[in-house]
Amino acid sequence: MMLIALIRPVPRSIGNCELTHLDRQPIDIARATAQHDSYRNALESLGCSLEVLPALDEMPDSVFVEDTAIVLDEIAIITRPGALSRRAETATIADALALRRRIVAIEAPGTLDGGDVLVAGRQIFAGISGRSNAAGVAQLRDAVAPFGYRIEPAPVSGCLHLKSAATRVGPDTVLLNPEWVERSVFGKLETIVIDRSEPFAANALLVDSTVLYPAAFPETARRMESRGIALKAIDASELAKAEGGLTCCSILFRG
Ligand code: CIR
Repeated sequence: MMLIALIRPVPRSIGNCELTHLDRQPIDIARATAQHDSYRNALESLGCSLEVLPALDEMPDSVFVEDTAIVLDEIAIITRPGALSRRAETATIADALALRRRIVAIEAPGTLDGGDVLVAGRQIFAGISGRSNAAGVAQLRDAVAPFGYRIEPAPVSGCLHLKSAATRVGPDTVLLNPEWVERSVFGKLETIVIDRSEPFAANALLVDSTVLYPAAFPETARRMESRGIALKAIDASELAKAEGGLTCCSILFRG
């Protein structure tokens, strides 16, 4: 079965992106685009088939497609992003995914960002954050329960999304910043704690059995390598200025 990566180019307006925990710094669009191209190439080299949606230049955060949908083998959930400025991003994602999955949409008063949803087999950890609320998580639960998925709510604080604080780096292993989400949320899953000097280091993108990982976090990278995890380093520093990590720039699903 093929792994598909849905992505969208860096918009010209990215400099006006939402920022919650970072101060605004100028973003060099040419450099951000070059980094996005390397991301794209890395995904292809790891065996993904790319589906590139048209750029949405008037929507500053539209490169961060992860937040707009959660795609499982059985169903796709179109989110209702917590940031008002991002709500319009979902329409074209819904159109693209409707060709591949049955679609369910999160509705008001629910809000949910894909960055808050971490899937580990039949367990789905759902961040309750500044972007995703309990009503959104409850709608997610109703949508996926028929397929045997269990939702574990995960309160996050101090960061944007659950996946700023924790991502999967192996079938049963989570990379974690324990300052932003409690370790106990993950129950029996193994955890690797990030190096404290690298607070943003918990966002890694697992593709098959390789972890695509920002070059900016060498200490945490070493911790993973010493646990036998295969990493592929990538420079995503310009996209990081928009408070985006590696997971946010794609939606990966089986085709
Ligand atoms: C935002 O605040 O919505 C964007 N500037 C960054 C979104 C990052 N998305 C993600 O981590 N899933």
